Amino acid sequence: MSSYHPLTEQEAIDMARSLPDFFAPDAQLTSSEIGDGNLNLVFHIKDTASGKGLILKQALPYAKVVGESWPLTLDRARIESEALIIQGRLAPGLVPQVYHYDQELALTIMEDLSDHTIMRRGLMSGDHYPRFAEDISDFMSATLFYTSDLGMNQQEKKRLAGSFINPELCKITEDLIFDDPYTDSPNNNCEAAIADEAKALQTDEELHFEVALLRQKFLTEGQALLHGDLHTGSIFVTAESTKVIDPEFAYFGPIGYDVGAVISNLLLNYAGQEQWSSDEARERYRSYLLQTVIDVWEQFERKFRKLWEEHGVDRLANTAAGYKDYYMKRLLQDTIGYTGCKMVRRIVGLSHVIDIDSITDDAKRERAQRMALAIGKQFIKSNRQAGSIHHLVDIVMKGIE
Ligand code: SR1
Ligand code: MG
Repeated sequence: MSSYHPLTEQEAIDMARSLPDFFAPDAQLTSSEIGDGNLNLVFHIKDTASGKGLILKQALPYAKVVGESWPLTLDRARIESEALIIQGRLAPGLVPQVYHYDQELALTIMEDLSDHTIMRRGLMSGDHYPRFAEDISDFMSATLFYTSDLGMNQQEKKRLAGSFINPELCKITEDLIFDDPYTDSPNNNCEAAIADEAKALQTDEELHFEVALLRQKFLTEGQALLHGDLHTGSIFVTAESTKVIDPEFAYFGPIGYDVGAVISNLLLNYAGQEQWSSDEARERYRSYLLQTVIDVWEQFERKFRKLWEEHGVDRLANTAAGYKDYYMKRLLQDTIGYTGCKMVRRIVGLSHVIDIDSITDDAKRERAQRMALAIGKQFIKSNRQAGSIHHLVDIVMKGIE
């Protein structure tokens, strides 16, 4: 089985069986294709007797969400497996273990996380994740600090950046997040009920100016090796554990883009809480989500600063008076700007989130969409004025008045 073709379930089983010393030779293996993302095939292979399993993820040569008319590089499977290995070294226990990567078939065999829940679905069920802020801030501070010029050898960083150029996946982001929502693009996907808002996005000059700045940063600022698509569909959780998956969009970009991905998806769920019938339960869950946003930022900032204090490699960045504060403030502002961009794109752009799209009541869904847009636009417009995370919190609180 060498030349590239999308695997059948039987071939996925054969492939899993060939992994040395994993399944017993006589194990009865089952396979189910469980991929519900936009781009890949994901097979869950399981030994029916012991319950032991693994995940086999194969890149398709096109974007599954659109079809074969949108070709996509298979090299993203290499990028994903290499990023997982780097992240696993820097943030042990917070990504699935990679067992094997097959370049020809563009597939990665990795740890089975089926005892975890996709966080987006967990949030939609109203679940609480007491470890999440701690774990995701560990993940982001370690992976982002140690792949930045503050925390790694700067010549090695340049060499590493060469393996993570990732032009095709970056182009998806550049188009779907930093262009399409602000023009009459055929990629856009917006409900008729909020057509007025979608139209307004196309002519809002203040907004366009700020999005152009954030886009420029995304295009040019190779601050650290990002996960690149760190939404709640890329995070598996239990009450005790967090695992970050799917870094196929990894590239060297602005740190705030990853932090903003996490926060925007918590806030999209916050907007989606319009579906709750009881006001009290809705407000309780929204408080939990907002507190999680604050915790994620504050813990991330504290841990990033600590790593910098203890392991900073750049002499001037370490010693220049006021530089750390300046850097962290810019990082917060970027985070708020990118949070806004990622909220807007999930309402009017190609790819939505089920936190909002699955609300069956038309009026509630519309309210959630308008809320997400109002909050997202405010974040984008005001990001460069932010001095603390409470800037973000204030905007969210106003968004529900
Ligand atoms: C064509 S891919 C659409 C989206 O799915 C991924 O998860 C990324 O967020 C991308 O923008
Ligand atoms: Mg993905």
